[in-house]
Parts: sequence; structure tokens; C-alpha cells
Amino acid sequence: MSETAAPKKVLFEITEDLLDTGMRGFPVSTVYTSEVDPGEGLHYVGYPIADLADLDPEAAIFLLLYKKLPKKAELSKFKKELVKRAKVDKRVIKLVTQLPKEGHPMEWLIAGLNFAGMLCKSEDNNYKEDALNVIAQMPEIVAAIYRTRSGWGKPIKSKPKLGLMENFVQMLGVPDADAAKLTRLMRVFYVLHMDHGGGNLSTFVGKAVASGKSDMYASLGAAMAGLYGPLHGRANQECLEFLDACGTDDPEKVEAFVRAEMAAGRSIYGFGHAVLRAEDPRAGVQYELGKELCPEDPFYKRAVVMRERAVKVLKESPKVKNPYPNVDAVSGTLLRACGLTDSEYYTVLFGLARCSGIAAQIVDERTVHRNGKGVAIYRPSDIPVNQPHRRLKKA
Ligand code: AMX
Repeated sequence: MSETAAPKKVLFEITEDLLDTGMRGFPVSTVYTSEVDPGEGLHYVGYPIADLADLDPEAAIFLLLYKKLPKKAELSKFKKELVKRAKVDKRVIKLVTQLPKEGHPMEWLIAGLNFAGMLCKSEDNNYKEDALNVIAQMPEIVAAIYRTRSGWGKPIKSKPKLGLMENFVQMLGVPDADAAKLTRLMRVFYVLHMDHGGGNLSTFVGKAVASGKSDMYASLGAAMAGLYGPLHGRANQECLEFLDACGTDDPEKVEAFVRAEMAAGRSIYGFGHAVLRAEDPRAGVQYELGKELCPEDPFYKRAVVMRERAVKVLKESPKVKNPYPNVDAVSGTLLRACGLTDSEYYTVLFGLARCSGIAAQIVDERTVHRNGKGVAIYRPSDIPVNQPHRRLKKA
């Protein structure tokens, strides 16, 4: 640095009271794929998420990877590229179908990503290649996990030319489901859940692991371990259970239920956010989609009443910074209404989508940031306290 260089801008002051707050709000990196604005919610490369909800999932993946919406010809070429890469080593499918039933589907997904890494990763740790491969391969891995654990039968042959989510739904082969409705839902669900800035737990973890030059598959496996937590990705599962426990769409009874949950010190699932200070636009998109897909569904009706009554109760609590619905407020309800009734799998569906955003961010951090040198290995510091056996250094 030359002696005349301007002083560096202070972005954030770390005071003592911020220690042990989970790095809440500390800026640690730059991100090119998406942004979570506290008031306006999620944007992908500058586009508001609600405007993108009806895109082809492949077009949204293209957007996150290449930072522009594809033209028609580019999209068609990109889709072909994904089709070409949608080949999963048979041993991966065999391994994931033999995992212990006692495990959670997310534990199976984490194992599946690690198996896929062992058998499919590039020899030269090429993050871009592996990102495209893993995005194309994941629908088959997740469908195999879903079918096997659900006892629906053997994995169904992949037909990637159908499209990413169209193929996923045909590989799931959900008994008695309306495939057209489920496909419509999964396309929107995928786009809404792909990315969420760089500071959320799973994305942060995935990028941190990749910063040590671990490969894409191992990094995504670690990211999915982060997503598995009930305060993060598993909230969509908890949210359906919460609506189930509520048991009514009578507004007064819903309100009484929320009050009782709060009084018992339990979470009001589907509400609140670490960054957002308004209703998550992804929740808004899904409330609207519910009107189209399942307006009379009892859980949907409860979720709609919650949108008003839970907010009312949470607003009364001075400690809750955001009383409004988050992305999980209604997502499980729609999945259930479209045939995916077992909430244990909802985080896996979230993970299926989120891996594409995390993969795009890992590609950027490893190959674009710092003029292509990549972000340095993550290494925050800590303050040692209460370590009574520490010997003092000699003066
Ligand atoms: N229900 C009950 N209490 C809540 C609450 C909610 N929905 N939202 C916030 N609070 C509480 C917090 O637990 C915290 O209590 P504490 O001071 O006693 O620890 C206090 O209010 C302040 O929290 P905050 O600053 O407003 O939020 P946060 O950043 O600490 O937590 C979140 C954010 C999402 C974990 C929290 O709102 C929550 O637990 N919501 C319910 C679970 C949920 O829906 N999670 C999904 C999040 C989206 C996602 O990642 N998938």
C-alpha cells in the first residue's frame, strides 16, 4: 500500500457484546449471486425473487452461475449440458439405498453427496465442472433416497431430457399424486430455495470448507449438515408439525395456540428471520401458489390464518425482531397438499435446491474472487477466556 492510500472504510465495529452471537451481521465476504435485503427480501443477481418464481429452474441456475438470464438459445444449450451431466454412478444409488432407516433423510443426503464425491468428482478439483455435475446429478440421488425410505419401490430410471424438476417428479413416482401439480410446485419451490446470500449457515459452512480446497461434493455435504439443523433448513419440517399440532383454522383458537406456544418458550415455526424485517417475498409467492394448488386444504387454511394471528402475537414480544412469515411458513403445507405428506423429507427438497446456489457461490469464491486467486482459507479468530490452567508467559 502506498503511503498516500486512503484509509480503509470501517464496515462493521465488533464490540465485546457481539462475541458469541454467531457472528450476527459481521460481513465476512462479498457475494455475487444473491442478496437478502432486510425490507425487500431476496434478490438473485439483482432481480427480486418474486419476479423469478416462474422461471425454468435451469434458467435460474444459469443466472446464479453466469450472472445473467439466459437467452432462448443459451437456455436450450445449458439444458442440454445438464442432461449430458445427469449421469450418476450406479454405485452411488446402490449405496444410498442401503443406508440405515434410523437415519434422517438429511443424513442420507449428506452420505449420498459424499459417496458421489468419492466416485464422480473431477480429478483436478475443478469446482466449475463439479458444480455442473452435482447440480445435474442431485435429482436422481434425492429421488432414490426418497423412494427407498418411503417404501415406494426401486429407484425409477432417470429421464433427464424431461427437465430438471419434471424428471425429479417422474423419478419420485409418488403414489396417488397429481404429477402436474407436483411438478408446478417443485419448479417454483426449487427456484425460491436456491440461494440466500452468503452469510446463512449452510452456505457459509460450504464456502468455508471449500476454502481449505476440499472438493465441491465434500463442501456441499458439510453445507447440508448445516442445513439439517431445526433452526435452519429443518424448520420447514418443524413448521408442518407445528401446523399439525395447531389443529384448527379458527382464528381465535389459532391465536390461543400461538400464545400458549410462546408462553411455553417454544418457537413459532415459519415466523421470524435473522436478517429480514418484513414478510419474506418467498412466503408471499407460496401463499399465492396455494390459492391455485390447494385452496381448500386444511393445513393451507391454518397457514393462512397464522399469517395474520401469529404475526399479531409475535409483534407483542419486544425481543422478536421480525414477527413476519419466512419461507417455511407455508412451503410444507403445499408439499403435503401435492402428495409429499411426510415432512421428514422437506429439508432434503430444500437441500436439493440450495446446493445449486451454494455450488455457484463456491465456484465464485474459488475461481473468481481476488482476480481468480480465490478467497483465502477461512480463519476467524477467537478470544480465550476462562482457561485457568494457562501459564503466563515469562516477562
Ligand atoms: N418464535 C419464538 N421466538 C422467536 C421467534 C419465533 N418465530 N423469532 C424470534 N424469536 C426469539 C428468539 O428465539 C430470540 O429469543 P432469545 O433472545 O430468548 O434467544 C429473540 O426472539 C430474538 O430473536 P431474533 O433476533 O428476532 O431472531 P434470531 O435471528 O435470533 O432467530 C430465527 C431467527 C429464524 C432462528 C427465529 O426467528 C426462529 O427461531 N424462528 C422460528 C424457526 C423458523 O421458522 N426458522 C426458519 C428460518 C428460515 C430458515 O432458515 N429456513
